[in-house]
Amino acid sequence: PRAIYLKDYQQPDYWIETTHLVFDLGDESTRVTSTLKFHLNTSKKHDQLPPLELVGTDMELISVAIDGQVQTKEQYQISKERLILQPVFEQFETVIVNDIKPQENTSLEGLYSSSSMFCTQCEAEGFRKITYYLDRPDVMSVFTTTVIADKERFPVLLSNGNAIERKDLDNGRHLVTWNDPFKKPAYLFALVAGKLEFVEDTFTTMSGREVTLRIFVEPHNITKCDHAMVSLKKSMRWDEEVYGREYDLDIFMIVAVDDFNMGAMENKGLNIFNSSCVLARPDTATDATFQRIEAIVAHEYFHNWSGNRVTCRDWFQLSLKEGFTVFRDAEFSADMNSRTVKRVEDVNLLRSHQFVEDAGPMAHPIRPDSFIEINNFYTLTVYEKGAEVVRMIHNIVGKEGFRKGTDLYFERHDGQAVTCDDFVKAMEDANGVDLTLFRNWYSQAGTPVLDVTDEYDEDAQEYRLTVKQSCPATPGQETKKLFHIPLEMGLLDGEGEPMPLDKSGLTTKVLDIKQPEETFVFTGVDERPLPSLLRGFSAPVHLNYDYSREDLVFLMSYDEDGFNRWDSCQRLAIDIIMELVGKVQKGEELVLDSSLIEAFGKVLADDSLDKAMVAELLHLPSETYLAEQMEVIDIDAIHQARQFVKQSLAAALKDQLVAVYNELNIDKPYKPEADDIAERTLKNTCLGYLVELDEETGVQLAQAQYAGAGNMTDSMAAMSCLASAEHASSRPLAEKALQEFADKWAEDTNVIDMWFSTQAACHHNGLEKVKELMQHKAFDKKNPNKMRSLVGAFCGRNLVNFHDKSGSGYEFLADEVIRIDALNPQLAARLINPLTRWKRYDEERRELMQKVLKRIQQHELSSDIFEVVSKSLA
Ligand code: BAL
Ligand code: ZN
Repeated sequence: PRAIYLKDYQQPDYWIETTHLVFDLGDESTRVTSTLKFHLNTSKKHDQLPPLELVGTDMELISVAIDGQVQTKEQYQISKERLILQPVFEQFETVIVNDIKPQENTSLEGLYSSSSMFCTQCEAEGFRKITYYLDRPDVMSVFTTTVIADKERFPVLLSNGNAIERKDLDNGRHLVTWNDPFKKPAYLFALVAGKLEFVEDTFTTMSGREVTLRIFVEPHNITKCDHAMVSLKKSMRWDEEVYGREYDLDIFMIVAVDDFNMGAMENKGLNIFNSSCVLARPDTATDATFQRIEAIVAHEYFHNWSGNRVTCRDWFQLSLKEGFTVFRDAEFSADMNSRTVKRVEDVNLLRSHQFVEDAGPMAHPIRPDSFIEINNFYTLTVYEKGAEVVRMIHNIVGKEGFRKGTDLYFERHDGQAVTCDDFVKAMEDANGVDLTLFRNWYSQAGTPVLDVTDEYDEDAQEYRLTVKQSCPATPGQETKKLFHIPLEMGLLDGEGEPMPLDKSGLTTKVLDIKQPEETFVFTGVDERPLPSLLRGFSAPVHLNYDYSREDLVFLMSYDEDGFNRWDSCQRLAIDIIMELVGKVQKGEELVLDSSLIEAFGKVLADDSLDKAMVAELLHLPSETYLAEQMEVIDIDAIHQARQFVKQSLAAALKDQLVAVYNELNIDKPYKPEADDIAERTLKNTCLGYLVELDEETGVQLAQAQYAGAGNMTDSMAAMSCLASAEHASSRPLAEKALQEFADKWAEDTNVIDMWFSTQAACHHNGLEKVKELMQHKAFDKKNPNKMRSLVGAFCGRNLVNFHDKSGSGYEFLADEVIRIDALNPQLAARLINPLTRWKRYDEERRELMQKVLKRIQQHELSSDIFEVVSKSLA
């Protein structure tokens, strides 16, 4: 495998005006007949007509004709990945017939089968597994698709756009033809065939057009579509109100499938969803799932404009659509739920996982310069950091300026395939701002660091804040250029009151950091202030300022910025836990600093706080995030110190925790609404502490909650608390609950996945448990959701057991990666991630991890795994 480079981008030699596909779905293979109308790209210089190089893999070519002339073998070249033809006119038509075997396609790219249905996944380069094509996002064409199949087994035949013909054929077969009037690249193509049922609703757009909305599922899931439908309608209205974007076809369809590599896919007019991201009923899905569905339905819907109407010129520009669309869905979720809580969740994800990626061997800018396998770049960096970069632009130009910018972007580029730079340019032109320095966020990897110091001159009544920026080296980028970093801040006086920052009386403002070192002077400051820095996490950076524990407790109580109140609490907890980690390493006695107990006690007692926020404040930093604070990760010491803190807090605050738990443990009908979710989250957070006690209180509460739970959120939380509880009395109860749960939900694949992941992530369970669960009848070694629930959860969340000193976790993961790579490279490349950070561990573990990576390297590998392993070992 070899790398391709952004700098080598060239337009194609030919464009495709229209694409007509006929799929004849058979029992063993599917015949694809493609009729393509080409014309020469005259904006490129040609001495003579260049050859037409189509890409295609894993298919059998039956015939190829140009303008009705069947081509002989001497007239074309064919290889494993290409079909090369020689046109004789600037405009011509090809008819290509090829056979594919979707039933044997385990990669879940292209056309494949999932349970009794056929479906597709074409992003990024799956279309080339369907037929020979110019499979690149800048080639946009109008698609007409005819699907032919047995009517009894596949009564529902779907593709993009509007259905224009339905016809019964001989031998019990039928056909449906779809036409999508909007030009699109092949990665947005979709086809579905199956025995499906649907729920239907309508949406009237802002210009008064009625759109039919349908969610298609296998019949046993028909009762689980309501939440997705409600979410879809909310998304459609929100995109009209906030961005002025209206839906453009007569019908919008969502289909749920069980075998899917991603969460969902935004194919034009026909979104295909991983069933875990669309199906929900109060008794089968947790609050987290309900919220995830709302966010993903919105995300895919928003792509209709940010991705489909305006798409990417090439795959290096992936963040153009993904970063922007994640920003859009985050704002939607913030509007639908609690804005601060949403921000906390997103920053937690970014800091716990994207910062890790940005400091590791696969670090890349949000617009990568090169890649070997594009599937490896659907990353937290492209998505989540990409969204942070869009958020920074939003903060720089303001809400109205941002809307002016997006209006201009959509108007200028509708129907085009464009670049990240086109997006930034639209923002500049609409607002008259210069984002030259800001563009470095697109080209540089790594998390910048802001080191902040301050001075107060009482005589001059002057406060000086000095900010230094730097960014660590990342692979291929030894030295970094400056960033433009918006640093939102405020100052608090001794009473916790916000201080005016200038004559206008403003108490929060954004400092534009553009130099290696800058000092900002605040005048008329009549007492030494405490700075509140990086409010709302205004930039994706590490911020260092020498806060004392008292400062942090003070900010937690008084900061007018809700995000920073939470962040101060996190900083306090990190400071305390990391001190304890040092003590664990030295074998010293552990004592919990009372400031954390007092702080948490105050939070629990504060009725003025949003309950979802209280739950967030009480969540200790994850082991993954704590690990990032150490030069050499000592996962055992982190686990021990964190558990000690959790147990000590539970012991010290037991009465308060029980009181809050009891107050919130009320029986009421389930509603997936923000206030109710907040109450359940806080209640179950309290329960999570109480089961850490070495006594029966928590276990009994969990047991009672499990027995009486009226919804999956409470049931799952109780089961997981029983499974992870400390006191020995929990063991038989946990076993019983887990067994009952498995019996009850044996037939529900998404529910059973939660059962798998709860056990795999539980620190009481080692590798043996995971191996035992892999033998369970509900487990499927090929299904991505199952593999992620068990292998992914164990290696990514059960850190003490995965990193067992024997190296058994590493050997296990290597075996699974090798096995899966032969079937589904995309999935394998996700699962291998925990091994890629081997350099951060102690010498023994380093060697063990390096050894298994080298063992993987000995196999015949996909380009996906080849890239990850070779970059990790470099
Ligand atoms: N485009 C791939 C799935 C998503 O990000 O929506
Ligand atoms: Zn997306």
